[in-house]
Amino acid sequence: MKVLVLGGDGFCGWPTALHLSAQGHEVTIVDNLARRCIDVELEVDSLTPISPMGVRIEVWKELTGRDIGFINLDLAQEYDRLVDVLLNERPDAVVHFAEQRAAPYSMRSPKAKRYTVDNNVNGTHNLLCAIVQTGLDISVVHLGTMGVYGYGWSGTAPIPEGYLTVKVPTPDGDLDREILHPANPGSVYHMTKTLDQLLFAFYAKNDGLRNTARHHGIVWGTQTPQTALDERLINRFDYDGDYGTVLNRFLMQAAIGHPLTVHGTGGQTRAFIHIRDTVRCVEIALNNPPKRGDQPSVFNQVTETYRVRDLAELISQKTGVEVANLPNPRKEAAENDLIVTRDRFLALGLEPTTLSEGLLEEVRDISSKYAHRADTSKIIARSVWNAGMETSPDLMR
Ligand code: NAD
Ligand code: USQ
Repeated sequence: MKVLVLGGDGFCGWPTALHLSAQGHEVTIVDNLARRCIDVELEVDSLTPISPMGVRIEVWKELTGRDIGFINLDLAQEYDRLVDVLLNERPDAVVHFAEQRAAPYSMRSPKAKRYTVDNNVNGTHNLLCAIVQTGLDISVVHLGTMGVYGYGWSGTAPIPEGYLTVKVPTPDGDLDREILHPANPGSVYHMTKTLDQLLFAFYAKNDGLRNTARHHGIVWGTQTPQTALDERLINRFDYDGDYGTVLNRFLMQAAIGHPLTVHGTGGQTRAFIHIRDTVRCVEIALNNPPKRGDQPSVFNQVTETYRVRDLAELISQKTGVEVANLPNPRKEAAENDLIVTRDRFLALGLEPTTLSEGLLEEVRDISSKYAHRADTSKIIARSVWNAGMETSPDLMR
């Protein structure tokens, strides 16, 4: 299959590009390297030393003999070039990762909020509009997020895969209807993902586009078998207060002896998935596209759920590093339940990696090895959800 990986220089995109190439697919990465520019803006680097794109592709070719193409293109701004790329490449499928994906970054300033909306909503719309313009039959696999549902809106009722069956009262009795699950975003970033869903639903209904949305939990881990082949293929590892996600941050903090930065009581329950499972799920979604005329196919891509304070406790027990309860910079419930239906990927053959299997390996191999690259002043989360919120003191002074 010929596949374009949009956002293929990023944390999920790079290992996916390598995985698909290793499976024999013809892969071209499309990325404007915006994430590397945000590292420069935030004055922080991936904990792991990521190579320039040219080196990454050259090393992959050297080790495997396989070619991966690269096109530097801004999906949100370069519409005409995007149409030309689709017409020239004529892909069977596009995997769409190319968005600003950090909730804290999306809340840090008016500029960042506006960038996140412009970039994500325009980028997704440009892609769908361009596919229709070319008349090509390209299926799209999009990385959505569990955050489109909110966290615990329905209490202990399991979150369904995308759609909810509701009863609509009418004078002649109740009608059963299947609707998109109500959107309940918790940040400007998550809001853009809820808008993406409407764009996908519209283009499926109006133009018969074939779309799969994968509502992903928080991705943890770093390496896949392909990124581990050579240090120059290593995946990025974000640990800073804006881009670092909770489990990878706790693992890195444990490795350098930094108190574990639990926000508030740590009562938020979240869904998790290892990067190795992310790449396998993309492959499963590519191999099982919806038919023309179907509504977007939605998978919940989650392997485990954990409460944040339980994760911190688990890592603290294994490493002896203390837990710090900091003021929560986010506007989120103190406690929530999160029960997720996730039958579809399991039915299609996913064998999930669980936390108990991968945890210590990750601390040993990555966080400890690259601990010397950490800038401890970047660990505390400083982006607050609204003006009245306090930030936490630096714990390493
Ligand atoms: P990332 O920031 O590491 O990668 C995103 C990539 O897209 C970057 O390489 C960036 O340069 C590129 N990009 C951004 N805007 C672009 C544009 N306009 N044109 C071209 N390229 C552009 O993020 P990630 O962690 O790999 O996440 C990828 C996708 O997966 C996102 O859509 C995110 O919402 C989703 N997701 C991620 C997680 C997670 O825990 N990392 C969890 C759930 C969903
Ligand atoms: N948290 C802490 N301490 C920290 C960091 C985070 O207690 O040091 C808490 C947060 O307050 C929050 C939870 O941990 O309650 C998760 O935060 P996160 O930064 O790990 O995850 P989130 O902001 O939800 O975003 C990440 C990705 C995003 C993806 C989402 C999937 O950045 O791209 O969409 O996970 S999900 O959470 O399932 O919606």
